[in-house]
Amino acid sequence: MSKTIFGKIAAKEIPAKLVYEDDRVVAFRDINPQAPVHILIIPREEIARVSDTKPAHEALLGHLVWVASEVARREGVESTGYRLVINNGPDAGESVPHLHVHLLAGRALGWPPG
Ligand code: DGP
Repeated sequence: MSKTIFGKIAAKEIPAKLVYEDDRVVAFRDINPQAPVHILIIPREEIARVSDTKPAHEALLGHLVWVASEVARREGVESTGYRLVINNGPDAGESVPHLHVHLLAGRALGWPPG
């Protein structure tokens, strides 16, 4: 599978504002932020979307959410609150086919989402 733009960010082939990385995931600031804090957490592995995951990805999926919580702590938004979003497929507005968790915070977020 060829690399998406996010795969290239994870491989440091193109620049991004990284806020966290380990052997399995990378987190960086969204280029078009929808909230004062808008960070994307992605696996290094090229997985297009949640609906393409397999049982073997269970631990990685859990790690993505744990890293989101760690990044939220580091950003100082743990007590004010934050939202984690995964857009899966066209109706959800998925635009980059590399699995990513949005971490949104820093303002009151409306519900239901648009
Ligand atoms: P989604 O709609 O869930 O597929 O969100 C994709 C997000 O990725 C969107 O909020 C904008 C962000 N994005 C797209 N291209 C780039 C890029 O090259 N760098 C960064 N940092 N973010 C990007």
